Amino acid sequence: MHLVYKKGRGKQARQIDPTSPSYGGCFLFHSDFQQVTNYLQFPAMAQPNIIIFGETGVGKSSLVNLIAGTDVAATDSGSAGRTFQSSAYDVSIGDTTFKVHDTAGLDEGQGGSVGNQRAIVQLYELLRKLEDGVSLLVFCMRPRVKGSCTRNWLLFWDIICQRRVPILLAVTGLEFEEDMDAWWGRNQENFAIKEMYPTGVACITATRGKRRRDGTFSLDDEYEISREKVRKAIKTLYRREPWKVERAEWFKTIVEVSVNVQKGKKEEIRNCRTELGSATRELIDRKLMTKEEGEELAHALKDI
Ligand SMILES: Nc1nc2c(ncn2[C@@H]2O[C@H](COP(=O)(O)OP(=O)(O)OP(=O)(O)O)[C@@H](O)[C@H]2O)c(=O)[nH]1
Ligand SMILES: [Mg+2]
Repeated sequence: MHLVYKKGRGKQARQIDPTSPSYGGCFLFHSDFQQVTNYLQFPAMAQPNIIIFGETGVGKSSLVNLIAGTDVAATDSGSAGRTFQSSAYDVSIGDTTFKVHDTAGLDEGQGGSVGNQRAIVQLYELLRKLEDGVSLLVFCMRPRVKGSCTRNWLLFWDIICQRRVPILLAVTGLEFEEDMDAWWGRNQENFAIKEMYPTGVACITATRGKRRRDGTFSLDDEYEISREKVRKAIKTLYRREPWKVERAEWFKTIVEVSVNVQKGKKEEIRNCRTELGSATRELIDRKLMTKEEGEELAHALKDI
């Protein structure tokens, strides 16, 4: 439901923003009152879903904590903090409460193969089951762009989300850069070559660094700057009308119909065959996976 709030009548009426501070002083006509009543009765707007994804150990859970401003997600300092299942955390930024989803790491795998297919399946499952859709993807990575980064980015942003969801690139581990943002200036071209086009970029550190004797941390300043950067980017970039992720075409069924006429009788013959769908074809044609890998992944995802 989209409500338009107006102040004044007839030609003098002008549209106002009910969230603006100046709204408080305006007079409501009866019809306005009715509208406000409707507004209050309307079920609360769904919380925008934000999906943090990327490879294992790049700082996804640390990023969730950075955004939340408190340690809600376990991080990996030792194997205990590895994330194997996705979890959602409520995070308020301004007057909006987001659902921030921390997800399992998409492993690089051995020999550059698809690797941890289970994490890909899990992430796709999460995206598909979000009834309220997705408002923002956050791709978390360390400063080195690996082949698996490109594959995971294109798989989830291009193919599964059909480029309909904004994507924030969060590059962690930049605490030793004199100017963290300068990293993007040096690497932007490389991303364009790989057809990775972020909607926004946050060059950050997601760690507070070493604890000092006085209880402060060595990277407190950089951490705070990073927190503000990411929160501002989320608030600016997220889709106000979330995108519902549909099932991608992993396979397609071709039905060939032929008509056999014998002694004046028509007989319809149908032949069905299954071919790779457009999503799987794209993975293979763009050389993100071999044919075998693409087929294997398509089988794992086809019924989700
Ligand atoms: N130096 C540095 N270390 C970081 C940064 N972000 C995270 N770390 C550290 O990297 C390790 C892994 O961080 P996590 O947040 O657990 O990474 P993750 O992506 O959630 O890992 P998985 O859940 O296993 O996929 C932890 O020891 C963090 O403290 C960063 O910006 N700089
Ligand atoms: Mg984690």
